[in-house]
Amino acid sequence: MTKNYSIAKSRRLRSTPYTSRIEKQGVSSYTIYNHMLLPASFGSLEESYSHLKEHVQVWDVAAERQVEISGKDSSKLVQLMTCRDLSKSKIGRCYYCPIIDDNAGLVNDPVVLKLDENRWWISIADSDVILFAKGLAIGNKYDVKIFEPNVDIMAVQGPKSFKLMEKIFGKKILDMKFFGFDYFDFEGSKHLIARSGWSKQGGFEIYVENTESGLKLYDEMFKVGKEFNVKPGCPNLIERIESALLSYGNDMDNNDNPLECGFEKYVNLESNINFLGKDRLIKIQKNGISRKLMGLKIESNQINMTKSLEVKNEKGEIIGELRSACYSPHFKKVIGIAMINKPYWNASQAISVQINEKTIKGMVCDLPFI
Ligand code: THG
Repeated sequence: MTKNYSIAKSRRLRSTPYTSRIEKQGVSSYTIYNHMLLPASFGSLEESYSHLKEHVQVWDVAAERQVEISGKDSSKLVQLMTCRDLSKSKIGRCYYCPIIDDNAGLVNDPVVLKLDENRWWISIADSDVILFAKGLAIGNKYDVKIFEPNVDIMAVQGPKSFKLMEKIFGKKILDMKFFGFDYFDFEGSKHLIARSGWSKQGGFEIYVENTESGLKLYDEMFKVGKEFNVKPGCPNLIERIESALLSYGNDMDNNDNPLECGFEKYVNLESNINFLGKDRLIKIQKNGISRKLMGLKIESNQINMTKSLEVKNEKGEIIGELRSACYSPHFKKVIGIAMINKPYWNASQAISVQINEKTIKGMVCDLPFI
């Protein structure tokens, strides 16, 4: 069994403006993300999961840090970093963009916000994109300003998030389309709010720049949200795996390319845009990939992962590695996300994994899970 250890806080493991609040509200574990505290549980993961699917939660996701890139060459630099074609991108929209290096290895999978023609926020997953961006800008002598602004995202997630947000910001908030953003007033302070979030239960993300107003807003969420059964929460392991939302560093990292990770939708090799790793990615596409992220369904009722686990076929040969998994109340078995080698990546391929020294059977399935 895995023993748990408390986290030794220090300046390096940055707190957020919401930390003192969530600690009063019963946060029970943290992970570290972008050198910052990211709550990982408020009591039982399974209870939080059920609550998230039915009600509304407020999340401290300040650890989703922004890398601001502005200046004359900012669009050129942002495009250089991602294989997604941003040439037709619009102000007021969010774009899920794989960032890759010259070898086509994933560096991050952020949400990119186009704030203005020459001003971008890259809302990053857990890797130091700011250093990568600065290196590219210096090497290419780009005229840009790159820094981490004081932005601390508060997410409002769950089916009742719409009712709660409407009560605080008015009907206009319901007009926003998925991955759109706009500015909304709270007690005389403007806040950038996007229709996004790291769950598939619907919701919003408030990019708080004015901390004082943001903290008032945080408290208001819990006052106004009483009638919607609002609770504090955080990205939920079970919900995010069931929804197949990928986690950089867990499901994929710099040793994987976007085509292996199911990011075809966000890979544009036909247009004439210029990005790092483009030639490499064209080659990879021509030769075909040799492994792919797939789902696994495993006949067990518990798993606790701290590193990847070998995935074997019926002959006992290693055919891939399981990277994330949890018990799914919906499927009533363990489900997981695994990198599976060709030709074993087809749905229904029989597999086995070792859980607590026992061999457990399962099979490969498509992502998203159905
Ligand atoms: N919100 C913001 N920043 C973030 C995250 C977030 N930065 C870190 C991390 N999460 C980045 N990873 C993801 C992964 C998936 C999605 C968003 C960020 C996501 N995907 C949708 C999907 O897969 O259905 C939609 C993608 C699309 O079609 O454009 O939402 O959560 N601010």
